Amino acid sequence: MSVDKIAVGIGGVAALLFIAWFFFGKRQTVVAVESRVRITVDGGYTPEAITIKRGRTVRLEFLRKDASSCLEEVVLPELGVRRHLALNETTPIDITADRVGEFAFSCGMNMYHGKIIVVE
Ligand SMILES: [Cu+2]
Repeated sequence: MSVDKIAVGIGGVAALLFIAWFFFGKRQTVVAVESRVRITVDGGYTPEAITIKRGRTVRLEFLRKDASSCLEEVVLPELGVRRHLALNETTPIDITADRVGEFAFSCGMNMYHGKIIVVE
């Protein structure tokens, strides 16, 4: 086998790995929450998706580690929440969802996103 063919072979494998990573690697992690969850705010939200039970009050503890003003506020429009997050502190927000569905949350400028999936 010539050097070119080996190079093409390696390139092909690298391309396949890239495609696999691109389509499957970015799948978001969904965390099932019973009563409370810490959400780390640092270049986005971790975890960025949680599931909660309908009618159950859940405490979201936003720990803001990101100094950028972009992430200083968190907004949950459908739940009527807009809160300032103090840097390097945990801000608890209690939420109760009375219907099944998806509730988005974001930074104050709607640039970083997360979601709360309400299940029965
Ligand atoms: Cu922002």
